[in-house]
Amino acid sequence: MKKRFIFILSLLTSILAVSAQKPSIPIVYAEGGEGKNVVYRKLTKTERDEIPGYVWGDCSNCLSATDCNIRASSTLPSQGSANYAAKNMQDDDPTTAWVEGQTDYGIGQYIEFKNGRTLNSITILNGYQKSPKSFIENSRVKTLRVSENGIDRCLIRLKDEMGAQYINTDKLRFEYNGSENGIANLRFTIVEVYQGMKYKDVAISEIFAQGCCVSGQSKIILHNNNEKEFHHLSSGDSIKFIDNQNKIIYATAVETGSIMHDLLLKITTENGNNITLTPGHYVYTSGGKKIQARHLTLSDSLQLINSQESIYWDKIYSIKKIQNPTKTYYFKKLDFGNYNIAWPVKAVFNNVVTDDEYLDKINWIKGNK
Ligand SMILES: [Ca+2]
Ligand SMILES: [Ca+2]
Repeated sequence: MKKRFIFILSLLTSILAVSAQKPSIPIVYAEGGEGKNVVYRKLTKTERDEIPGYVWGDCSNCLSATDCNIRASSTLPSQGSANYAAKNMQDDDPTTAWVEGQTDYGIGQYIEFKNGRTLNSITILNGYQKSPKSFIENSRVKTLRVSENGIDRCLIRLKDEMGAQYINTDKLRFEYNGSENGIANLRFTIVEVYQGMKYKDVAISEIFAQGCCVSGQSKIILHNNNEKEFHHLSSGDSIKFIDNQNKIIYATAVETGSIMHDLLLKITTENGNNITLTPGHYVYTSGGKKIQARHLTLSDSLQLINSQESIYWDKIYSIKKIQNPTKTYYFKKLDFGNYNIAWPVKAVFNNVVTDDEYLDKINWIKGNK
């Protein structure tokens, strides 16, 4: 009897031990990569942009909401002309990298930044991608633990490959809502590594966010009231925006970016207006309420602006998912000149009033000055 009791007790203990070891946070697996022996230095910028899997700076946004800085818990000291600073992860150059500063594999070392947007997708160039030799000789990250304001949120499992890897965090909803000042602390901690052939130096070459965007066919209204599809927009085009008091203002396009997205939503209204955009993109509904496209229902209305420049609402007729990889576009830099603006500024695509990741960011900065 006693033996049986001990047996049951030990069985229970081992069950408890197993369940305690089970990860209670989700594992998100990176997609993409597929980079074998990439020699970036031999590629022109155009060639790099055209190769699937290799994302260059045109498609990136800084992760940090405040200053484009990422803080690292440690950094390998410079060797000769090469440095391994954390800023190398956000310099749009895959051949420069941050390397942790511990003599071992740097398990427990982390990078950290202030998140100020809804992060849907993160892109990482794993390892030291200066050359295929540097990649294989140095160590790469296998698993990162992501915590938000000190709370563990997920594990990211990276591939042992060159090129850009995408991590879809759409379901995890890293949102800054509810955090102090609208800013959350995101920390990525090294949990496991792929060991380098020569060095215990664990490297990350780039890490950045992919934006909330609209389809290339989305029409923008120019200063002369002509329309232009986003993918045809040129630097220097003057574009119509509205400010918080629905006053028309204009900004000059300085730089735009483009990104592939796997899932878009096409929202069509009862009067045939439509917009195709990422689920995380914000639009305005009845009463001027700002809401992410993913939360729209058929009982909502979209806010529009007509050619006489008055605001109206149009009830949603359908919401369709587009699940093919689609090239989308976003503003990377705008120049508002000396306009006297009531922030936040809103973008208009196909007459639909929307927010924009870039505008969201500068709205936040202006609003907190
Ligand atoms: Ca870099
Ligand atoms: Ca090390």
